[in-house]
Amino acid sequence: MPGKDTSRRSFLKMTGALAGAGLVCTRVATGTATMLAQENAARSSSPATATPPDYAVHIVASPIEIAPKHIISTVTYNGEFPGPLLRFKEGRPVTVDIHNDTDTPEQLHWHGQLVPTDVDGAAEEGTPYVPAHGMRRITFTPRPAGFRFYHTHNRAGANLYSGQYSGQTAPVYIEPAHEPGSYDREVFLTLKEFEPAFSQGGDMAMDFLSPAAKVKELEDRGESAMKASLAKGMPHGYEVGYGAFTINGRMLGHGEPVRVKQGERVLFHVLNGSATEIRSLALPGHSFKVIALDGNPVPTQAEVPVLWLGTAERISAVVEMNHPGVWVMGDLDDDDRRHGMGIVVEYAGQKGKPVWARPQPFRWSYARFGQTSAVVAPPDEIIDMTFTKRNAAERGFNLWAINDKVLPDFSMTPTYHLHQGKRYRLRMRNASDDIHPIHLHRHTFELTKVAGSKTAGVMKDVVMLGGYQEVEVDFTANDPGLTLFHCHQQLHMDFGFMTLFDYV
Ligand SMILES: [Cu+2]
Repeated sequence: MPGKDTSRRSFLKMTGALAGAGLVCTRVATGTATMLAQENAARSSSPATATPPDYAVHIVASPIEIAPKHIISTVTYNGEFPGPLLRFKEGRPVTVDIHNDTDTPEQLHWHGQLVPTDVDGAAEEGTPYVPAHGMRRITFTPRPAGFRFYHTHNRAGANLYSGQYSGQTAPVYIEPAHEPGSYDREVFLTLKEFEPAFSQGGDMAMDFLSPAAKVKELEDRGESAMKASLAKGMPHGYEVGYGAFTINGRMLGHGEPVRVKQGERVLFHVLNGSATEIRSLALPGHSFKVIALDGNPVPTQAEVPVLWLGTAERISAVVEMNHPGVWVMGDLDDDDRRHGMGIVVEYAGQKGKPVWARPQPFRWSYARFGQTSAVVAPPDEIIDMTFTKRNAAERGFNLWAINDKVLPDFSMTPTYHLHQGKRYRLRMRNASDDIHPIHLHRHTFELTKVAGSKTAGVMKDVVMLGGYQEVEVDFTANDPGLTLFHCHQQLHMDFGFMTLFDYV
C-alpha cells in the first residue's frame, strides 16, 4: 500500500525534524496547537525527557568544504568535520542525546572507552540503533582518561557513502587527574580521506614496521592461496582509494595553519580517522616525543621523526618548536600529501611558502615505547587466531576469515568465552600481506609480543599486525558483556574479519 507507506514516511520525517528543532520551536514560542501536537508526537516517539542533555550530537547529511569550492557531500556530526571535540572528566557521568537526522539507523561507537554494551555502539553487542529520524539518550561514565574518539559503527559493504567512509568521526578527550607530559598547549588533528572509489589494483604493500621479520609458514600459506586464485582467472579483490585527503577537514594549504612560537611545546593529539588507510606524519626539522598511544601513557617516552598510525589509532606527542620557519607537517606518501594530507605549521614572524622535506628512513616499533625489561605474567588462557584472505571471493570483494570462519552476517553467536577476572592472551597470526589494525571493544590490551620480540607496558585498543607477522596481546576480562573484536579496516570488517566474545 504505497499511500500508507508515504504517510508513515512523512510522519517520520516531520518528527525527526522536530526532534532536532524542538528547542528552537519552544524558544520562538510558535506554540500553535499543531506545533505542540507535533512536538508531543516527537517526544513520545523517542525517550526524550525534560532535562537537557550534557551533549547533543546530530547525525546529519551535510556539505563540507575541504578546500575553496571543493565541497563534499557526506554524513557528519552536527554538520562539522571533524565532529565536535567532546571533553569529558574521568568518572563523571554524562548524558548524551544522539539524534539521527538521516534515513538510516545508526550506531555511534565510543572507541577506546570501557562502557556497557547498551552504550558502546555496536549492533553485534546488542546496542540499540539510533533510529532513522529518531533519538537515543544515553548515560555513561567516561573512562579511562585519555584521547578517545567516537565514530559510526555501521557496516558499509559496497556503499562508499556509509560507515566510516562518511564524515562520522570526532575526537574525545577524557581529562585525567594528571597530564603525563608538560606542554604549553594542545592541538587535535584528525586525518581523513574523502571521495572514495573502488579499484582492483591490489593493495599497496607497506614496509615500515619493526621488527620486519615475516613468518615463513604464514607467507607460504598466503602466497599460495593468492597464486591459486589468480591462476583460476580471478582478479584481485576490491580495494578503496581516495581523491581527497584532509587534516581537520581541510586539504593541505587550505586550512588555518597551526601557529606556533619558538620554544613552545605543543602537544599534538593525532587521530587516524580513515576508513581503510594507514597514515604517517612528519614535521621537517622537528621530532615527536610520544607520550601516549591510543590515549594511554607509555612507559618509555621516546622521540621519533615520524608517526605511523593504523586506522583508528591515536598518538599523543609533544613537539618542541625549535626550528623556525613555515613547514608542511604531512604524510610521507607524496601523492597523498599533494592531494591534501598535511597541515601548515607556521612560526610567529615567519613568512613564505610552506616547506616539506622528507625525513631519514625510519621504522615504527611499538616496543620502543614499552618497558625496557619486558616481564609479563603468564596468562590464564591463550587464544590462537589465524587470519586468512579469500581473494575476490564475494562478488569481487575479498573475504576474511578468523580460523577459517567468515563472520556469518549479523546473526553472530559468540565464538570465545571469557571468565571475569581471568587474563587472556590473543596470539594473532596474519596469513595475508595486508597490515591489519586489530581492535578489541570495551577493553584495553597490553602488547606482549610483536613480530617475535617481547615487550610490555604498552596499553592499546588497536594494534597493527604486519603482513605475515604475529602479534600477541594480553587483556583482563574486566568488563562483562558481549565484546566485539575486529579488524578496523572497514573493507575487512565488513567482509568477515570480526568475531564476538562473551562472558560465561
Ligand atoms: Cu584488516
